[in-house]
Amino acid sequence: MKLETKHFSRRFAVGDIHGCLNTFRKLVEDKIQLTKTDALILLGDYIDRGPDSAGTVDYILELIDKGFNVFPLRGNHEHDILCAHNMLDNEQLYLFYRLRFKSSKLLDRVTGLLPKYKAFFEKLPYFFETEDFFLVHAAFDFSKPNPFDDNADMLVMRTCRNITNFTNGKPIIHGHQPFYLTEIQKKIESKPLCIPLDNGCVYNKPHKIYDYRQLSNLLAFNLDSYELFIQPNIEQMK
Ligand SMILES: [Mn+2]
Repeated sequence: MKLETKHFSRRFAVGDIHGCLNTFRKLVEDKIQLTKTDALILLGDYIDRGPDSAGTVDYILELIDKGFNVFPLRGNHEHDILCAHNMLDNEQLYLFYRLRFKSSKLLDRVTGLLPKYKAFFEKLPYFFETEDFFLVHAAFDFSKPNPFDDNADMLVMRTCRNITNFTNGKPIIHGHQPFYLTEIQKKIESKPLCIPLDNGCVYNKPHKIYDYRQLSNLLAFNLDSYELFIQPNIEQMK
């Protein structure tokens, strides 16, 4: 989906929030001090794993309601809960999300995914193309004949492969896969064609795969200055 952004005074992209509402709020209100002449593009995965999935979506909707220019994309977690809502019975769905992702406030035990959240998730686009960037949750697969039609890849691909003239030299900004902070900073300095923004905000305790000490920040990237704003996780995790 095309998105005109050049008329905004500042343009930011933010990666995977995963229910870290307090951290996200602090990034928006204190770190970047978002104004109504700025644009804030969100790369998806607002829900699951962190302490307040429903509150994170409520806050995004509240910002939009108040007249902030917030443009949320779809992540695999928003997509999956819509699919699960259609496939599982509501009791199963509720228990699964309560136990697996701590996201049961998005759901009613009897009626399933609450209409407010269902409507929000259903409307989320898969990618944006601005005047000078592509923004997507995960990646595009440019080995496919029509990479911009393949929605499944955009939500789950692990790497930006085969970057070709499909993008006209526009860099791709994406989330989905946690990268260590020093890797992200080093990449940004080299002005690459692929900019990862997920620093695994939700991972703030020892983890079996990742060194969490190099993760657990939520990042905002300024699309014009290439400045990176770093908000450490401030959630009270159990
Ligand atoms: Mn993801």
